[in-house]
Amino acid sequence: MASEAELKAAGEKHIPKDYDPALYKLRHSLAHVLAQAVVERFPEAKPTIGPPIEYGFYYDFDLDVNPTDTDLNWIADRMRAIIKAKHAFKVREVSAAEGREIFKDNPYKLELIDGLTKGQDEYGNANAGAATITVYQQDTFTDLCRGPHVETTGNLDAKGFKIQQVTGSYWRGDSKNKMLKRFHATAWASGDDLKAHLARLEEAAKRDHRKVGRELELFANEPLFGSGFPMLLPKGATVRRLLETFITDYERRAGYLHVYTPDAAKKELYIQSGHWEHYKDGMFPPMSLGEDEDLVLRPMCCPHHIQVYKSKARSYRDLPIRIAELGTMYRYEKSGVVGGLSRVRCMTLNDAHLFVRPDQIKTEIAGVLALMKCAYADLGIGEYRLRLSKHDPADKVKYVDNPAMWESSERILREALVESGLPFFEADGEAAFYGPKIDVQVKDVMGREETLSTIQLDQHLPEQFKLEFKDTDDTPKRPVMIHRGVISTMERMIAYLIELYAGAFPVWLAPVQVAIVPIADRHFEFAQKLGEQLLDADYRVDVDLGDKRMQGKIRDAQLQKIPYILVIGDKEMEANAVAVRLRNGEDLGAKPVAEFVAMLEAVVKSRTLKLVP
Ligand code: TSB
Ligand code: ZN
Repeated sequence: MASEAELKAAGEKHIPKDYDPALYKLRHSLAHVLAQAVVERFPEAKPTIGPPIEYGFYYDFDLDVNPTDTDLNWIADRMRAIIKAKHAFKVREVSAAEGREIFKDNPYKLELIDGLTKGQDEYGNANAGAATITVYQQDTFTDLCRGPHVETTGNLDAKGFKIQQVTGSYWRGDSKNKMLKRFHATAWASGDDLKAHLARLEEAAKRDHRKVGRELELFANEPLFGSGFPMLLPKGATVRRLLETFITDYERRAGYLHVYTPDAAKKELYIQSGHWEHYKDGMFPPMSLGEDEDLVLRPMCCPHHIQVYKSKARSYRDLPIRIAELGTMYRYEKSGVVGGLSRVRCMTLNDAHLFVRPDQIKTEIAGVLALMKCAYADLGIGEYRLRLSKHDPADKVKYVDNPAMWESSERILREALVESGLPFFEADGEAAFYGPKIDVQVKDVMGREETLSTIQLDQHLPEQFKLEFKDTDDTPKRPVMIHRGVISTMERMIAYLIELYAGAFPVWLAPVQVAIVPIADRHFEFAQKLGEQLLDADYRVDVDLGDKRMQGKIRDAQLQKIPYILVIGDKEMEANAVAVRLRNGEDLGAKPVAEFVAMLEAVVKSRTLKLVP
């Protein structure tokens, strides 16, 4: 079975993140077994494509009926029978004409065969490895496929898979095409592996930021806004404001200059930068203002910060210049991939562009890494991998064509990483169109990797905009740009933190830090006064004047993951004290108000993850 490198060399662009050669082959084979069972259940179903993916596989069918649970159970039973019958997977190379004959009733396979004859893979990407056409057959079912497969269905485990759901999905992911039915399944080498995976799923579902975000009233989606445009509710907005203040304070101390620039610009700006040529698919269509004036929502802030750099003459003494902004930007992410807060279409990035002399590149990168380290320590982010994200020389659409620039930028970033002493891995085809990146990869609750911080080296935009500084000898020189985001977009960071903490934010970030629970009406006034005192001292407080009983109020506060719950009864009022409970159920007993406030102050100031210093 092919290694990941071999698959890549063959032009495979859809390698699952948890790629394992044996599992890949097994999942791929099970996809064929599922397809056989589906067409037996629904003879009118037309199989299209069905690749192995992380944790399993899917298979898309042109099928008008909505399969019921009875159908899915039938299909799963039938799959188990096919597995037990130990049918061989037989491969055969065919000519395009033979292929067209075999699949004459399936327009999707015919379209795939047309693509293959033009050297395209099943996703329509150029693929040198797709020149020959092979079909695989098991039992009565034949599929167009480049393999590989296990030897017989007997190599599969009848207990190792589960059909999870059927969803809608457009042919080739394009909403202009027909909506197909996508059968999702998870598949493993054994029943035990499957069980372990399902247990992980259950655990992860509890932390899923979409679920927790709803329960804790952090954010919501409004159909009238459209997908990818969530709104932050008051509590989510509080977390965002805290994050913004937190990171801009760090940046101010590190010599960054903060600016505000507009969210939109004339199309010409993005033509000059190269975004129009290399990044158009990720941008919303322009707004036409007539008279040849087109305005576009910015997908990135770099061209704007370049104009800040250009707003006055710069000399070698001024550099490095670090222009920062909590920059709002808009990306036309495919509707299938947006969801919750981690991938959205309108986002605010903790963005900055460093304009540096060539001799300053490495020091500045080291500075960004140091800043990142501080921010991660405060946020409690400990598990991540650094990725040197390089370009793909074969992809002339996505990347600017300048081999010398890529060679030098990638070399410098690699050296910077080596000098940092931090472990990293390299990946092709992950660069920005203008340059390579150091990406900080974290996993979400589902184990899916995403990028939080990024540091990018760019020698392209300075050239496009003819940026200059006056050097020691008075001659004009070209600066280099470092693009960087330390805490990512507010949206993605909030999503990540919700899952990291399962909604129980550290005290300094908690939307509500203290819940005050008066036991009876006669304690309300004291409770309100205490609430005002804490608010004045800049803490976030909820005074529960509802008519629930004390236990109910405490439970509500715990469900809202409020770190401290202060119960007030006669004894406490008399002694100017509070009975302190923690959100984890621990009871700290009565404390004088002043003592509690001192503890709160110490916990918040130190940004500790603990509730008691
Ligand atoms: C760092 N021009 C650079 C900037 O100067 C830039 O925009 N880089 S980026 O395209 O890699 O995006 C920066 C970060 O934004 C990513 O590392 C990722 O953490 C976050 N991000 C990207 N797309 C989305 C999205 N659709 N939703 C939420 N966050 C996103
Ligand atoms: Zn940028």
